[in-house]
Amino acid sequence: MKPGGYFLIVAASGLALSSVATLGLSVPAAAATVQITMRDLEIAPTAAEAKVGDTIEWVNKDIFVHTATARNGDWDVTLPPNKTVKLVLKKPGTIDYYCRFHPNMKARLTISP
Ligand SMILES: [Cu+2]
Repeated sequence: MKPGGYFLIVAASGLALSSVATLGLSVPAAAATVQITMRDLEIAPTAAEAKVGDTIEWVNKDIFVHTATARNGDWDVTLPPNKTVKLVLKKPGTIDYYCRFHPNMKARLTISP
């Protein structure tokens, strides 16, 4: 291949990448579901990240009732034994939450706008 041909290909692929990026900005990313498990009196993962509009799915695999209680009062989710409870995130923020019945169960959710 001639050196000139190589540069032409690089320029063309650069153009394609920038138009994909522009398209990405105009179409909002699809909301995701983030699963967090409570098992053996532990929350996993203890630090999770999500975006406003995403759904958090807490899965309680214990035989006890747990809660996911935000320390700032944004939400207080009750999780019956062996049940999954969903919550759609409405507000951004770094939320520390815990279980009201087992205060040693603590985790953090970082919600970006
Ligand atoms: Cu609990």
